[in-house]
This record gives sequence, C-alpha cells and structure tokens, in this order.
Amino acid sequence: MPHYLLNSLEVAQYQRDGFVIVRGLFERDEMLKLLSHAKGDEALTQSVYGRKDSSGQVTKLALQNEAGDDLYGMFARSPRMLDRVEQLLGEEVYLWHSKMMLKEPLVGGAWEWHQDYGYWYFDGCLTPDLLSVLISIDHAHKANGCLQVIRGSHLIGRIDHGKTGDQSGADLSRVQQALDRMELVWCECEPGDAIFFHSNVLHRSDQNTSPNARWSLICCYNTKSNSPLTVRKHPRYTPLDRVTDDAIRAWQPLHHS
Ligand SMILES: O=C(O)CCC(=O)C(=O)O
Repeated sequence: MPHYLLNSLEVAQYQRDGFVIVRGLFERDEMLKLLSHAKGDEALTQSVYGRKDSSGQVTKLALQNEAGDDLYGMFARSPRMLDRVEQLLGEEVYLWHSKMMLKEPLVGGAWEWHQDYGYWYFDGCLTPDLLSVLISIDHAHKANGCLQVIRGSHLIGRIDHGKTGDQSGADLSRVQQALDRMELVWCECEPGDAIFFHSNVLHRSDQNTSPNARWSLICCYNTKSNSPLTVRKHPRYTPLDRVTDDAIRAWQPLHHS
C-alpha cells in the first residue's frame, strides 16, 4: 500500500500555523458517494442533535465514537488520513470520534471561537496531542459559514473556556488579543479538500445565511500515549484498522446493514 505523507513545507506550515489544508484529498466521486449516502442514512438522521450558538441559532451534528465498517469509517480509516495524521502527531493514533456537521441553508447556526482542547481537556487527555481533519463535503465559502482559524494560535496554549449558547467558547478577551497579533484565515474549500488542525488552534464558523448547505465530516484523532486517564465522552486507545485506498469506492451499503 502506498504511503501518503505531507511534504516538508506542509509539515512546517502545520507546526507554524496550527493547520494545513490538503486540497483534493478525496476525489469528487468519493465525496458525492458520501453526500448521497449521508442524505439517505436513517441512522444518521436519528442521531443528529443541535447546539445553540450565542444568539440561539442551532447548528446540527451527529457524532460517532468508533470507526466501524460504515462509509464514515472508510474515511476515518483511510490511509490518506492516517498516514498524515500519524506523521503530524509522531506516533500511532486512534479515533477519538468523528462527526458529521450539518450547517443547513439559511438556518445553520455558528460555532463560536474555541479550541477543541479547551473542552477535550475535561475528557481526560493529559496533553493536546490530538488533531482534527475537516473534510468538506459541500463547497465551503464565507457565505455558507466556512471554517475560520487564527493562524498560529495553537502556540498560545490552552485558553480558559466558558459556556456560550450550548457551546464551549474561549475567553473572548484572549481571542481579541490573538486577533490583534495574528491573522484570521477563512478556510474556503471545495468538496474533498481537508483541513488538518491542531487541538489548540482557535477556530469558529459563521451562521449559514446562504441558500447552500455546508456539510462536512470531521475526524478527530488522539495519540495512543495520550489515551485519557478517565473516560467521560470519548474512548480510550482502541487500535484502528487501516482500510485500503479503494475502500470508499468499493463500499456497498447492503454488505454493511
Ligand atoms: O465545522 C465547523 O464549522 C466548526 C466545527 C468545530 O468547530 C469543531 O468541530 O470543533
């Protein structure tokens, strides 16, 4: 099986900026397959729940704590993801969780400024050696609330978080200080592009006031040695089986009911 590694420039970008975007990590047909499967997936629909932003607008998501044999698992277990994540984190990783993010047209709520380790800290992980990969399913632009990040903000370390709406939000005076010195980046993406981002990078997204949905699949990984000391919401180290590179195309729903 081929290995999929980032080049030295991409690794340096991740270390300096706290994120790196890999364009076209997945092909159009793979993304269309994911979108059409997710749209008709009864189990997904039933597990969707909402999170209010600070203005009360709801954004929806569905979370899975394991990478199984369903189509979402084929993405989470893809060597295109795992080789790069292990390269960035420097050791074996496992799935912390994955989530389908459904930012619906005209009504999809915002995600407020936060660091993922702002709340994963309370899930028992001793260090911030976790990262997320956001795979765009739809075109993601400013108008439909694409991801925004503060370049280099992972270097600040963990900031205090409090409740904002139903979400965990970073101390906004610190966020403002970061914005005074660091660049705000709008991560506009096409379907199949993937944003690899550090668990301490400050990020948010706007409400979706456009007529176009913004769905994405986010796979979050933890290192084996950072397995939580106490388990609250997400699992301890569980070995992750890589699938082959053609697993997404080969996957058939009837074989995995
Ligand atoms: O998808 C988004 O808009 C933001 C997601 C996010 O902030 C997160 O999953 O931590």
